[in-house]
Amino acid sequence: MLVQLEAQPDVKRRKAIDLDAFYASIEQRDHPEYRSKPVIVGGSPDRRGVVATASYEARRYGVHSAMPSRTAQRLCPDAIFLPARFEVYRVVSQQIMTLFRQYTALVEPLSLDEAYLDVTTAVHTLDGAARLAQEIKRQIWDQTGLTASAGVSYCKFLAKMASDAHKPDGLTIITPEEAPGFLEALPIEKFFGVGKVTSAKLRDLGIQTGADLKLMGEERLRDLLGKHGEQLYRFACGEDDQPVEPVRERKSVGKEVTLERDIRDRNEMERILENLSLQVEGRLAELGIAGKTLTLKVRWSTFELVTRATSQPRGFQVAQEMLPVLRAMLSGLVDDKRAVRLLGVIVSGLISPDEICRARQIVTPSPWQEEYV
Ligand code: TTP
Repeated sequence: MLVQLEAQPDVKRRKAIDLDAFYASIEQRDHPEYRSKPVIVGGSPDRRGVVATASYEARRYGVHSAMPSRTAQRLCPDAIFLPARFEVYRVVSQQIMTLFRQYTALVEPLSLDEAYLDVTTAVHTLDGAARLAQEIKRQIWDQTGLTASAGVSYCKFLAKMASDAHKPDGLTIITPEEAPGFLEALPIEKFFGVGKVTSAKLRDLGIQTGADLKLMGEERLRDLLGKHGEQLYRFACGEDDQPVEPVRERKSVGKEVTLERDIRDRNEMERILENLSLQVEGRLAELGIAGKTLTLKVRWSTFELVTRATSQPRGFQVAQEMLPVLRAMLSGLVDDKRAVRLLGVIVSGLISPDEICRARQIVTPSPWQEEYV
């Protein structure tokens, strides 16, 4: 094995495996009557919920994660809306992570249904890694009845791009020889960390693909986007030396959004915070945790960043508990003079719900308690 590594010292074998429409596929697996139908898992359209995920049948109507469920219903009136069953998803997640660890100790989970695997010591070539990915996909199907998409390459970024390239049930290999062509043709939106705002900025400058990013050069990208610009340039050149990190202790759960245009309207900000806290609630429920500290993150149109945090021993677990606190913190921050370009909601000081339950029984009533218990 060592000989093989020395023979090919610079080619690592990394892959990303991501289950397809994870929550929705589990619902279709467990309810055969929903198969081949548009299924949406998430909050109810009547109760201002958001979509956690949609089956591929529903995606054809334009439904996607994080969209208000009401909009999803309008786009796809026949959709079957289902509440999330996190306890079931967690069990499947443990099953697949255990399966991954049978092939390599270097497994870095990205979420419940997705992980990076470094199989450099298990196989000698990228072809070998692809055969292993095929075998893992078959095992996932046999053990869980679910399909997954796998990407194989020499670095994490490209492995992830490859796993997204042919969904669902895909298997894509990007070799070092293929990487430059693949990256040159890749639309900028597909690059890691490029959201709507960055892509609008780049597109304004006529930058549409990886080839344009490379042409622009590291210095100009750094001037335009700071550190992220440097990273983007390296990705466009196919350079990414981040190792697969087996254990990553989670310190917080957060969601943020950079707005397409800067806003001053308080009601609009509150609506966005509601959507973000519903997403944070979903993620906390998925992980089966809660947190003692709630942070509001605001970036002004001038790029200046401010945060405000509130802690309470009984913790934060659902959006209903977060919203009044977020509104209060928002009131203390915004005024009519400055516009906001980014809003974020973070829950940290993570604890298990059991601990929260105990805290809720012993603490003196908090201002929120009457309303929400
Ligand atoms: P993803 O792997 O991002 O998406 P997916 O598995 O639903 O679909 P795809 O085939 O495109 O990979 O997310 C995994 C699960 O995480 C997803 O099934 C539901 C949940 N999720 C949310 O709750 N909110 C979100 O905004 C996203 C993106 C995912």
